Amino acid sequence: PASEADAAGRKPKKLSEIVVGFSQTGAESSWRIAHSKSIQEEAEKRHVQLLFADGQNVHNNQVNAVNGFITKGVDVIVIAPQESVGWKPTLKEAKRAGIPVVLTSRGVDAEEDLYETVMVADFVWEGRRAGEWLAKQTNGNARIIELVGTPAADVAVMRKTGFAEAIAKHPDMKIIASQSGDFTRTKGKAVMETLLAAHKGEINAVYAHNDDMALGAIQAIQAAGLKPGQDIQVISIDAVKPAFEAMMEGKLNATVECNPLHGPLLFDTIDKIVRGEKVPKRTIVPGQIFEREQAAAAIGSRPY
Ligand code: GZL
Repeated sequence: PASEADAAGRKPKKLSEIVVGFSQTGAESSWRIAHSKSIQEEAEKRHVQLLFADGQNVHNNQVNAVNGFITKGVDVIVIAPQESVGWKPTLKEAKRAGIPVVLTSRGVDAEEDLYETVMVADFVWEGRRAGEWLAKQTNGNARIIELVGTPAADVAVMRKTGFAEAIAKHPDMKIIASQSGDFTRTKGKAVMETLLAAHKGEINAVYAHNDDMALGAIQAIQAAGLKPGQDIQVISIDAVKPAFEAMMEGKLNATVECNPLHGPLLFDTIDKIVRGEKVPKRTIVPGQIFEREQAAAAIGSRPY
């Protein structure tokens, strides 16, 4: 709790007086780029000094960056973890230094008293919603390729869990193959090419844990001479602008929104923390599903 910060002799501060160390996963997806932009713009707007460390999607780079923030004695540490495991020692160091930690976009596998708050979506709900949509779209009759996000990230585990729960209700819905495309378009395409070659003609659906992998898979489906959105239903998560464009082209069937614009809420939360106020341990950012038919009307007002 913030009182730890006070315990380290830190008096309440204004946002314009503090330094925030931000360890970002990298730039693996359109979602992540929008997430970084939102946080950097909001820091600018609130005159917060933000030290931005790009992890290049490598867990150890992030651990090194956060250790650097601790040594530097920043006021607050923000982490968007590439992987949810392997953070306990570093978080214990931050606590010992009296530096509050805020998590955004993913959680970590660590005791709750090692961070002030985590800002995420309900990833199990997102996976479940995707599964329910696919069940309706295919009348409960689907042979599915699943493109998994970064396996060591809680968001991938939870999106997998929610989807599996939803399709378990339908005996004729089967995941034929499940492989990680690491949330990127390039790897999503490569993995889809391989799995299509192995299961062509058998597959009628793709569930991708994010739009970037879905967009890569769509390229692979086309390269295999099939029509994405028709021969193979494609459902994914994030609802980034390129997904709306793919839905308008009829190649993506639906996407579950996961809003990346965490900047304003993140700095509201940090403001409370540095003023010694309590904050909720978890903040869930809500979302909704968008289907192909809604894309043309919605794309103009999409904020990311
Ligand atoms: C979700 C975030 C995920 C996005 C992906 O909060 O962690 O990571 O869904 C991104 O696009 O790579």
